[in-house]
Amino acid sequence: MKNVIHQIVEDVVETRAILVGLNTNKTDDEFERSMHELKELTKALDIKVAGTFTQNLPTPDRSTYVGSGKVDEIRNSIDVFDADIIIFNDDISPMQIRNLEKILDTEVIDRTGLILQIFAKRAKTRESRLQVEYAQLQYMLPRLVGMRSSLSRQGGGSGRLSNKGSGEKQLELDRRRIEHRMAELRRELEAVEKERDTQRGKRINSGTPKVSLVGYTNAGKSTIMNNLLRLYGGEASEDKQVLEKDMLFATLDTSVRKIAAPGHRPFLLTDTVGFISELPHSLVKAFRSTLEEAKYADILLEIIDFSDPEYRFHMDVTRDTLAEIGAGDIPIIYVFNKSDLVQQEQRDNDQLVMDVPRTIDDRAYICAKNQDSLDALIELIERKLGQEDTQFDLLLPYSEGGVLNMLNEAGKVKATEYLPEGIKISAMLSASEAGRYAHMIVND
Ligand SMILES: Nc1nc2c(ncn2[C@@H]2O[C@H](COP(=O)(O)OP(=O)(O)OP(=O)(O)O)[C@@H](O)[C@H]2O)c(=O)[nH]1
Ligand SMILES: [Mg+2]
Repeated sequence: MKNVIHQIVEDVVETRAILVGLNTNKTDDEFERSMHELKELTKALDIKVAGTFTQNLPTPDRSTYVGSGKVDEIRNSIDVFDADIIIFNDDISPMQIRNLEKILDTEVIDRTGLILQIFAKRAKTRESRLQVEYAQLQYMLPRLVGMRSSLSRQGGGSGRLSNKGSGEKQLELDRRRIEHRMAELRRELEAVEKERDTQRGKRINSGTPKVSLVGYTNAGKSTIMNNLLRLYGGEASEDKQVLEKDMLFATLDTSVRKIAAPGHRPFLLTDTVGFISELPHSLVKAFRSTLEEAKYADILLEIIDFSDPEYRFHMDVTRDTLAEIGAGDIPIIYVFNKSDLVQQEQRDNDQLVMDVPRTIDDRAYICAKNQDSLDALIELIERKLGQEDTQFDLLLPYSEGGVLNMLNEAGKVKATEYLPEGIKISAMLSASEAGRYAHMIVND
């Protein structure tokens, strides 16, 4: 049997896939959307889609997921399409994968397996590599029997899991090695997370407000980060650019950059991994600490690809994912990005063309590539950061005059009174500032 998925990075020859989807309870629209997304995910791994098979069934077939007639159809088409791999749109059981591989004599993977491979290919930093390896091993564990041949062929981190013999004993050995490696990875990850906590602690204490970019993958988060950096990132902003690309999951790591537009409050901007519907559970778990980065923001910038007909669905997924990682209560600015593409479509259809940029309440309609848009966004961020501020009375010891200067410069001081025991001020503070100066606050 061919095992191409692990070799595609080195392969010069094109890998060709057959996609298979089973619709059990989705509407036609929902089903079409998820098949389209599977196609995009496949392309993100540089695999060519050679053909697609779909079937409607009330429940999946227990042994082969799709019905036996459909399996025959797929088998007969493998040579016609010259396919190297069959990709299923759902999570299918290890047993079903084994049965299908036997009948089709071709490598079979499911949606989770596919997303894991994309993450493995994109992971650059030590932390994301550890996280991906952990998620891969977790995924592999119940699939050991079927994956025996692929295990021995794999390079990189999991390559050490070479298996020479066969049978139950070898299987048990593999299992124990994997569990051992997972424990090792967990320890390494804990150390990396501790380091990240220290860094995060420093940022929280810096008193600069924190703004996090969140949203569905490919919405334009990194593009906004890069263009703000070019405009207001100070010196060497070209060196601080992050990867932006028209593909799913371009970004897997978290970057934090300072944005300081003249005449506006500076803030720290965080770019991180994008969301997707049905993000595999093993990945959510492994990437928890990266995903949770959003929890520490004063406000979230939810970036939406407004030109995507599915944008409302993407917003639902984002809302659910934020709730799941405990960031559901942070104030959000909704950024309807790629509005230039919407304008183009309106022009093509002789419709009224929307204004860009435009801000209404907590919403901004922008194009990430245009400076007016980014300036409008900065205004909105400043306004929103201000809205979130609450009035506090503080008593500063005379030794803390620096705090008074800083708050004054940010235009946050409403009243000042010099008392024998210190300087009493009334100031507007963000949640993070209130935490930072908690020991000087006299009212609540
Ligand atoms: N026309 C147009 N294209 C845009 C705009 N913003 C981003 N893009 C394009 O959209 C694609 C995805 O942009 P990214 O910034 O990489 O998206 P992302 O949200 O960081 O995606 P992930 O890192 O995969 O989660 C790129 O090809 C960008 O050039 C926009 O306002 N208008
Ligand atoms: Mg990105």
